[in-house]
Amino acid sequence: FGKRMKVVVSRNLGPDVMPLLQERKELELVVWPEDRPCERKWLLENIPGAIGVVVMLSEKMDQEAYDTAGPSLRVISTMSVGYEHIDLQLAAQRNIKIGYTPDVLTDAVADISVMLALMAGRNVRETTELVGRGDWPKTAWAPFGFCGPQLSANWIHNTRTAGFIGFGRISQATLTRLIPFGFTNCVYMSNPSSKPNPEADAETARRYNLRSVRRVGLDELAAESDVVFVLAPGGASTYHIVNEDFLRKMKETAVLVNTARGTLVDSDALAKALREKWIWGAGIDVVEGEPSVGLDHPLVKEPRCVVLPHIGSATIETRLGMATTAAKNLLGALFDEPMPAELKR
Ligand code: 8YV
Repeated sequence: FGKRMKVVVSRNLGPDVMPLLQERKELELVVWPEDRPCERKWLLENIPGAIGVVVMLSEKMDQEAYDTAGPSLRVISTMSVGYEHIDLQLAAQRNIKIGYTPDVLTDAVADISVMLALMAGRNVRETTELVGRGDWPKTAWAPFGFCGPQLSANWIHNTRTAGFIGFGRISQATLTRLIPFGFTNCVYMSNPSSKPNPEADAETARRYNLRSVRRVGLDELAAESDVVFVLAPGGASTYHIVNEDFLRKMKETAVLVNTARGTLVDSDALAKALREKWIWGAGIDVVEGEPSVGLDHPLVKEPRCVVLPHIGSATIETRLGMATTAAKNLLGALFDEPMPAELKR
């Protein structure tokens, strides 16, 4: 019986998924033992000689990590759909396979995107805080008290427009959920390196019975949308794509939802937009610099901003799916079995 293959796992994946790894006696599993994020120091101490790693978004797989692992490293399996923490170029040069977890989280993130849009539009943060402070008895019902814009189509606005920055799987699942709300128009922006395809847009419109689906520029997207959903990957090409200029072009009754990455939105500009009422509200699941987001953060201070601690994929079913996919991606790469989701570049 030869030497066992070392695999470093940066989080305990739970009682349903860990056995998938533990039952492979060929593996020597080194698992971060604590119930908090894995420390960089621990990762670097344990990674030398590893053939595989299972990581989360918070574990940077950069040159230092690759060099410390050494030439044994064959697979990086991340429990996330995002992969900006992994240096893909170096992985390609070193012939390292990458596994990730798309698809299983699409519905959970689409659900929470719609939820944030409604929460932001209907003043849910301000009103639940009021009830939480015990102030409900002090309020008198008023015809226009606590009102926010109605995001679904209504007697005044018989159509609604959804705007998407990024138009991948999660955007389309979000759009599907919005159709019964009367969103009959969709504008989106996608990766400038991909070719516009008006025929595919017309086909999407037909499929969903929408009036129109149009790929547009940022200015048009800002000006036409009743809700802007930020659902594009992070990284340099999308950094602060939602900035002061964009926010100034949005409708006063519109809301902004970010369930992608904090880096796409300039937090200071968004706080200013909310303070000065350029837009109605915002719902964000991700913030630049997270998790260091305290009470003094400009967005936490804005009553019209619903802030969630990056829980878009946090349903029991989804996280189980992500953890299972991450484990199977690792095993697939190591034992020459199919990987459920290999990231191809
Ligand atoms: C996860 C995410 O919570 O999948 C992603 O890219 O941002 C979230 O679903 C996180 O990545 C866990 O690593």
